[in-house]
Amino acid sequence: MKADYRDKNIIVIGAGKSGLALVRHLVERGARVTLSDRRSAEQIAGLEQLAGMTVRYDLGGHTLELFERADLVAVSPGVPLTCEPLQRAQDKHVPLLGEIEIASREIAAPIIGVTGTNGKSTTTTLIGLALEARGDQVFVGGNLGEPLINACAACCAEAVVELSSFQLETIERFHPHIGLLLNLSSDHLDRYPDLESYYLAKLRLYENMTATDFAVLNADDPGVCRLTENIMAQKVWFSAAGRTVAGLVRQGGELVWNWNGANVRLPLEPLQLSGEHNVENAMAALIPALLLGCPPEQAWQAICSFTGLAHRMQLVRRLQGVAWYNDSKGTNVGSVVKSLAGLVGEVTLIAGGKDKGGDYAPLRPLLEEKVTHLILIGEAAGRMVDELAGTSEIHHATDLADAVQLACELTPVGGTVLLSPACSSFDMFPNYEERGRVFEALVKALPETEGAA
Ligand code: UMA
Ligand code: ADP
Repeated sequence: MKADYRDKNIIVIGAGKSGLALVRHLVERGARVTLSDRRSAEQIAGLEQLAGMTVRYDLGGHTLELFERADLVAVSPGVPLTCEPLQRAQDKHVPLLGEIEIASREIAAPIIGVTGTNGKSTTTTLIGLALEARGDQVFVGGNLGEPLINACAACCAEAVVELSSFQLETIERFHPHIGLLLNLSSDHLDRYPDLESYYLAKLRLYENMTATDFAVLNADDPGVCRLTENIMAQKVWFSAAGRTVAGLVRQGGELVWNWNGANVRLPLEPLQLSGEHNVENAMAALIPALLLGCPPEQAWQAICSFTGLAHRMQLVRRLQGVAWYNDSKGTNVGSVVKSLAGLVGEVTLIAGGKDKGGDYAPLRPLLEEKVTHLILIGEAAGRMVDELAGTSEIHHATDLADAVQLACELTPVGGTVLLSPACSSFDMFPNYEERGRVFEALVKALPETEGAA
């Protein structure tokens, strides 16, 4: 059902992917929309998409008075609720809603929401593939890339949406039918005062879910178990460690589905994705398909045939006996730990970027064990040196090009160069994809004769 925003004075804050999609949607629904961004028109990519639409602009900074007089502020996920314009709006009791809330009010299809610190994009993609395998038309998006608001215009049997904690901060009635919480570890401490606040933002996934809905939960993650104790949704667990739980359990080389008397066993061996963490992602992704009545073998085959998303442990090239991996999406310590854990031989790690305020020390044991050279870039380099000194041989690079050159000189035959920054990209790049693309281009441009120290 289409919502009616006719003649409502709505400010969309943030002119990124979510904001531009929100503007189009709200204008189509009859709202009087103002797009506000701290950047100027020249600095914003994609503004031409709005050409021909009746939109007012408040660019190059936010005009605070506009926020006090609005009927509603539609908030992009990257804009913190603590910023001055949003504080002003709240002081005047102007409602604030995020793109997920606005979108979900118009989506009739059941929504499957995926959150957690790591593995969201992979799991979201896998769920989409598993449902599509039985012929469903599925919307797959959210934090993954395509804003959920685009699902309002699409005709789909299910909407699978990756949800960040940022997006969950601005929900109100958002009510997925199935909600996945994959894992919890440190991230985004540049936005939240402490870890618990970040976790609680994630937990909002479940606040409107009832006993007819399903929570898919990682039984091996103590934080997930503790935090979800009191949620209303039915708990369906997955355990890659083989805990006996109601849900999906790994037993040796098989997955066993213990739910409502079902008798399903599936072999793990055909799974193409590598790494222990991807077993967890694949298990989590299978559960929604099983709950929604997909044929188990068909759904599992679709999951098994997936070979991975770009910028996640992607082999770029082998040059002079050295393997180069792009893991630009390794934007927190937990994900770098998983990526390093799967590597054998001497590793040169390129890390650093925009500091998110977390602790880098949990990297120490794996750095000591696996990483010979640690090459640091970006704003976080100073803190990383302080916390990681004494583990590996530390080098400073002026930028990614310099880091690639250094890695080429330092890494011996049989070794691996891994870009897995443990930081976000925003100090040097517009996003992690661009950082990954630049890395790949630099690596591919290395001449055949270079490398292998
Ligand atoms: N801005 C302001 N004022 C502020 C802060 C920001 O005007 O106080 C403006 C910026 O100048 C910029 C715009 O806001 O023009 C950017 O908005 P945004 O940061 O919300 O970015 P979008 O392009 O809309 O992308 C967002 C998500 N970005 C973030 O959450 C930071 C994308 O996730 C998501 O793919 C997209 O919506 C579609 O749903 C990216 C991300 O980095 C991948 N997510 C974080 C993560 O995965 O760790 C949470
Ligand atoms: P997200 O969308 O949550 O950032 P992705 O699926 O994009 O997750 O994976 C990003 C990185 O996180 C991967 O390169 C990998 O290093 C790590 N990762 C993926 N899945 C998991 C998991 N289940 N547990 C821990 N780390 C993971």
